Amino acid sequence: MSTFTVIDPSTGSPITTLERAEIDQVDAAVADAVRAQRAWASLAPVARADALRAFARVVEAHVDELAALEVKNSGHPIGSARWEAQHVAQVLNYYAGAPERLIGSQIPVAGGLDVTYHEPYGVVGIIVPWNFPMTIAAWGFAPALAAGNAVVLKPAELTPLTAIRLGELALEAGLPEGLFQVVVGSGSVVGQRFVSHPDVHKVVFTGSTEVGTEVAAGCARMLKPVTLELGGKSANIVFADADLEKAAAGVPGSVFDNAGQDCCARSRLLVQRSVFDRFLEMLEPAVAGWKVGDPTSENTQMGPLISASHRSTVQSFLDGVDVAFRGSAPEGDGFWFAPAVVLAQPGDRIAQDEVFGPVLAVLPFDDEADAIRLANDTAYGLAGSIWTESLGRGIRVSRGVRSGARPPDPPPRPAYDGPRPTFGSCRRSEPAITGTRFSSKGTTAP
Ligand code: TXE
Repeated sequence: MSTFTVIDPSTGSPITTLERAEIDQVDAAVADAVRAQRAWASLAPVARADALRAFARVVEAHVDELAALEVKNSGHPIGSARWEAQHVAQVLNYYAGAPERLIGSQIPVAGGLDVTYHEPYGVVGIIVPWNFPMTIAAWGFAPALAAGNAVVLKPAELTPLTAIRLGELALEAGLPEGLFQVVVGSGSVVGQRFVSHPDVHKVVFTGSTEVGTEVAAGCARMLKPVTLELGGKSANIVFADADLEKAAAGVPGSVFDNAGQDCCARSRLLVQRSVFDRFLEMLEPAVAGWKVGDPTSENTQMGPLISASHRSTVQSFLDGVDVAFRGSAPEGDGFWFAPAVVLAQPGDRIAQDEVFGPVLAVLPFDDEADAIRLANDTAYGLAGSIWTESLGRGIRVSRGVRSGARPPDPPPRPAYDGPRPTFGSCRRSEPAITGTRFSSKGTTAP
């Protein structure tokens, strides 16, 4: 069995060494999950609801511990990490309402009876990336468990520690053995086994478009349902009639939050030409004031990138581009990277490809039609924000941009208060709608 070392990205130092699960262990976990799922699904809905609420309470009691672990393993600022841990409890509480509300339909037929039930799939395999280890896991496992499924969850190798702890907390909360298991290992072994294993009946994948495409193809060969959530290259669109001060204050958070390692990062900034220069002048101090540093400090807004190799990839996006200005970052150990704002042309790599780092590509536009054209000029379609004081324009542009969540008058950062907004998106970001619906992220079969 091979091992790997988990690294603290803010120091570059090892935290611990873990073993990678091999196929046999995945198969053993799936066999346990099959047994646990039968008993779980046969419980009264109220008993499943109570169990999820108990899990939420235990998570809530461990928010500080989980947050500290995420700071160490992922370099998330402590304020964000605490919110993420708390959010896991919120998501569990929200979906604790689902078991008693999984209501089917009655279909009118001439004579006889035609009704539908929501039945669990059985075992759901959840594959999680490294950028938001706790929240993305919870968006998968909470609805899946609520719907009566068992879950085997594979965290990313870079950031497995909070997922492992959540698995332990589930047992502490009284969830049955085998119902929610965390299997640590590589994507090509553990993740692929979720795809090929005949007793894993559904796969939920969040990660890169490239791997997501492979996972979807593998699931198609097995005729296995899959939910994908993939990359993005989302636009902040600032019109001349916007509250420019508010927009300039909001833009850094919307792209540099989590060091830009966010599928919804507004990594393109489209600014109406008539206010382009003025807006950049307003943005510069906001970027300079973006606090990058020690993630254990309450004042820190951005920590390090996740790894040395990811930092090299992010750095490669700055080769040969026109950097307008940068923020600051600590020197020394750790995978630090100062936020960068780049003047771009529509066809540039920096304007088309997902960087997944704190790099913002800025482009001017002339009018509403031009803004919509530019916003749609990438392969992705995950999110977006529109800054304007005109309600009509906000609605028109939001309907014109082909992406998921795209609020007019957006919040300063892509945050979710409460469980999670419904998350629609399209094109190379994901082909599905996921999120807060009691039908539970597609984890029941109608
Ligand atoms: O993704 P990967 P990473 C995207 C974003 C980013 C990229 C990198 O584009 O640049 O992902 O993240 C497992 N079969 N997003 O490197 O490589 C892998 O072990 C099955 C978007 O983490 O796709 C990990 O657990 N599984 C995003 C998970 O898949 C496989 C959030 C993701 O790995 C596998 C994060 C395989 N063959 C990243 N190969 C969003 N939309 O939220 C790897 N894995």
